[in-house]
Amino acid sequence: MKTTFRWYGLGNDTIPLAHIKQIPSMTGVVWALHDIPAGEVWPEERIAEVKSQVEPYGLSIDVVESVNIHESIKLGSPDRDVYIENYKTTLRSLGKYGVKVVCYNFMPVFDWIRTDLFKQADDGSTALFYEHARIDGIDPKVLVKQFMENSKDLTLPGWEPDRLKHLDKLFDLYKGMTEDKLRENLKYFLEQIIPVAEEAGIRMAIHPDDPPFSVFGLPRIVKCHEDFQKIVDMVDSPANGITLCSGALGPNLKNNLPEMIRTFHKRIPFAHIRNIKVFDNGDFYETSHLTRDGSLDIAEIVKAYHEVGFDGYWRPDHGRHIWDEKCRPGYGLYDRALGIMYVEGLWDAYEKGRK
Ligand SMILES: [Mn+2]
Repeated sequence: MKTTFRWYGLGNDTIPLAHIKQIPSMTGVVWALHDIPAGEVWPEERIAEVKSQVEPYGLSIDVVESVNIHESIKLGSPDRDVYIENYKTTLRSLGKYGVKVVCYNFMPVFDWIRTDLFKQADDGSTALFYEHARIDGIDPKVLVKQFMENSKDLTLPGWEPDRLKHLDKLFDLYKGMTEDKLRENLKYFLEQIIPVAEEAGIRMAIHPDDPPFSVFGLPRIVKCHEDFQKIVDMVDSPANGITLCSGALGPNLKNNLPEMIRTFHKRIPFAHIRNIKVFDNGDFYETSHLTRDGSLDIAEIVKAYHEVGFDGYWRPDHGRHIWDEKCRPGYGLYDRALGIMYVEGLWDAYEKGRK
């Protein structure tokens, strides 16, 4: 498997490419043009620019996360075809510059939700936290305001202020949206996109809903084994794939990650590996990658990837904030690098065991 690291771009990330390159096993960055609004075409010269910035460090730009889906596509609005055509144009351009995997999600309104970005643990480290009691009954606008205040001048993917200032309108548009209807809209999108992805040499990889349950009454269709089965069946092509994210699926402890890996591995071009601690009331907290620190058996997850001969891309998803690092929430250098060493250590041990 090929180790990658999310990087937010020059001037938009606290971590230099030179430091990313120094992490053992590193092959490439997971990137995006974060300033391009969902639905707009990514200019070729901007893609070329990222390539010219990254490749001198011996790193690839093979994985993009994410090319975001315009809300009209998720809603199935009449104007969705315009945005689908734009998406196709972006895919063709990305393919031209050697991109192999495009991660995306199909979550209404919010990409991901937490209630604390810097929740302190006993050891003084901080991490992302989800507390049910603080979501139940809260106005989503209040949550958005708290996020903007706590993100310390760094933009958060999926929490674009320009888009979220129309929150009431967005929620209105989703009134009456069911899981089945949302699924139909995903199918419509995939039927158009996948043939283009195939031609461009790109594998699409849908990211699970984070958290994997309905929040604020919005439907969720990428949260469990059955959902993945429905999605891979929508268009039967290797280009219609999954980003298997252990941390996003993990808050539902019924999700059996090793079993999902064994079932869907041919359709998993990209893996996110991280651990979380799920409390009895369902609240969860992002821990170190170490199996014994959280509720997910990361050792078993890596074992499953090893058993199926996983040769796709993976990245440590989020990390804690440790050693006084000033960084984007979940995206510091230190803890993600530690996570990589743990996962690579497990992989080596399984590899030695096989021989
Ligand atoms: Mn993830």
